[in-house]
Amino acid sequence: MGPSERHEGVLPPGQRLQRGWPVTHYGPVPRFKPDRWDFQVFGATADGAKHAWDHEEFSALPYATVMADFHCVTKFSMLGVEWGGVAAAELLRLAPPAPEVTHVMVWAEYGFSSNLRLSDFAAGTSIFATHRGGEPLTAEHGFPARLVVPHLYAWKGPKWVRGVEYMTADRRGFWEERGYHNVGDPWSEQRYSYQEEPGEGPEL
Ligand SMILES: Nc1nc2c(c(=O)[nH]1)N[C@H]1C(S)=C(S)[C@@H](COP(=O)(O)O)O[C@H]1N2
Ligand SMILES: [Mo]
Repeated sequence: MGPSERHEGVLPPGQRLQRGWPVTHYGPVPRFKPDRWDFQVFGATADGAKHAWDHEEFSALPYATVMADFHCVTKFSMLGVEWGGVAAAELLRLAPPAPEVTHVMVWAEYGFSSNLRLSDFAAGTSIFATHRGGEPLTAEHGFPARLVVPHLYAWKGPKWVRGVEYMTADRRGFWEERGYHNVGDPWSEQRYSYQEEPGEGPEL
């Protein structure tokens, strides 16, 4: 199932509809320190340089919105969520990856990370959300920014995101090292790493 095929308003197999918006994460909620916050793009960039935006600069980047469903691997889904923020495709345009880049690692506060295929990251609906439904995110939902990749399980979208590493080979992120599927497509219920087929992830 490619990111171009969309299933708006339909629950993936094994999911149930959630009312409200639960908070789900590992560890404490970080405190936002505007003077120390930056967003970095590093690793295999096309120009070999690290790119960084402070909070004011990041907030001034082109604002996009995405309407999408949200699926947590613990089986709850929300339908029709409006996210606002910086499109991942916009970031790829501002800080292009080298031609050899195949995957990205998205980094968040406290070293939380999640790996994605470049194609999933570059999908038109992948967004560094700063807002939901026109309102700024709350601290527990990832303020000042979180990644949302609607066509994958929601752990693929780190809250309190701080940067992206361009990679020329795949590497597992936080949950992907701890038993969760390397790809995480909810439509084929790619929940756990034991379900991985050859080629779907680096060796554990
Ligand atoms: N930094 C960080 N981001 C994270 C997580 C986490 O543990 N740490 N958990 C993920 C999981 S499993 C889910 S379902 C969503 C939940 O987002 P929400 O709390 O806004 O509903 O955040 C994802 N992003
Ligand atoms: Mo989750």
